[in-house]
Amino acid sequence: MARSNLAWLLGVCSFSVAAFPLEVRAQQPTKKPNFLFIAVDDLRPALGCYGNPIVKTPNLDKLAKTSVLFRNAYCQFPLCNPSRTSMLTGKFPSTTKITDNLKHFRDTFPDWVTLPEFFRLAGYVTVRVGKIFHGGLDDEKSWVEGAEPRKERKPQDQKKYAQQSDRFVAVEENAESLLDTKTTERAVAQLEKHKDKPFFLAVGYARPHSPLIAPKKYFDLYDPTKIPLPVDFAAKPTVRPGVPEIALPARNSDLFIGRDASEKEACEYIAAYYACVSYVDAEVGRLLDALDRLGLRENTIIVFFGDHGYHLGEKGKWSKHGSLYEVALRVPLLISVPGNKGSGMPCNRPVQLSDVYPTLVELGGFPVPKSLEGKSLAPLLREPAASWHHAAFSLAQRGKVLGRTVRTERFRYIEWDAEGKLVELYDHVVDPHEMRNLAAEPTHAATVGRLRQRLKERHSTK
Ligand SMILES: [Ca+2]
Repeated sequence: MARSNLAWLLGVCSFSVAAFPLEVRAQQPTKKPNFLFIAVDDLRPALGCYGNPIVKTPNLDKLAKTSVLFRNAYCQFPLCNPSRTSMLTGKFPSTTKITDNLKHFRDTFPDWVTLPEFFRLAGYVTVRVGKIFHGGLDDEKSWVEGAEPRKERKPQDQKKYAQQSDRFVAVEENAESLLDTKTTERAVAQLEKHKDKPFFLAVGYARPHSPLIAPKKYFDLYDPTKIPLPVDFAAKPTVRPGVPEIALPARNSDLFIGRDASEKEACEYIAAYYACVSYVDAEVGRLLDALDRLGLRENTIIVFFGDHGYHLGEKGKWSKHGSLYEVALRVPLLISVPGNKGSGMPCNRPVQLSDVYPTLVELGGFPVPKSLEGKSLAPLLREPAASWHHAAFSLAQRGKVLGRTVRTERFRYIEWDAEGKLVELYDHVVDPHEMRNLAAEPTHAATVGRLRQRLKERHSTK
């Protein structure tokens, strides 16, 4: 891609064509960049490019080489609908008021403009394939094509679904009929259909969300007897000494629902999760191959992410709901901008999924709406080591209590009450698994005070 094109995409020249010399101006692109927005359900950063030594993800590792890989990217809520709503509206869950998988933000805020809707209004063809908003809670105003009819979700349906999902299956025959395989085929057909227009194609993969179903060949990549257990594994959710009881739900959701996990079974489920990750990796590979085949790669910005993190037995917990720990909140986030000089480099700054909306708006060459609550990551895409004073904020629901947390590059601070008594502090430089709560230690009182203040500022008007 021509240098001028890169400058335009990254907003280096603040969209001022006059800033270019005449000969460069003559090369200004006439085409707007396309966007390929790839969401993966319940994917924590269990990827080769994120340093996982066991899981096999060659296609995503390859994508990472042409992307900025955000090592410290966090969802704003460890549950599908609240996380996706926050990301797609560019607002925090404390603003959206969406903290469960049942409510739709349009019921309260009918006029908000979502990320895909922004591009639709800007003249893009916006298309949904697979799960982008939470299932049954799609948003018709967001899409030119692919909006699914809205269905009322009832709590009992969800409970029933959760009970059915606690299993894994290696599919030996008819693997081509699996949901994510079909999703790729539908997405490729949409690429072929809209390749000549500016498009915003959103593709949502269902795995590794439970049930853990994948073709058998991906299960064959992993030997459960060689999978190590987490250092803080327990048979059931177990808070560590010095940690408030509220920090973990007593009952698991999605996997090991209402039952203990044996060490053997735990390893089998971790292997099954990895099999699903490898399956999705292969499907993303097929999608990106189509992008290359159609000659679209050099004018397409690719965003790849998981909608929240996932406990795989850490602290005895499975899945995500109700946890403010690192594993429940940390997500993979790759952003590939053609010709970007920062591509191929990792970025350690704490960033949020709610930052993606303003980022893509800026990369598209549009002014960022002031109503968005995230920060554009464009400066970090240009220079991944650039200074960055923002932290990552998240919320989680435990019964009637809304816990909140702030993550800086070094610390995670968690509050489970307004008085600041049920709190946790972890130093990620020396304690990446969040084993030792430092909140009550006098040497960390200043850090607790500073992070408590940041949480207050974030939520003071919300
Ligand atoms: Ca999810």
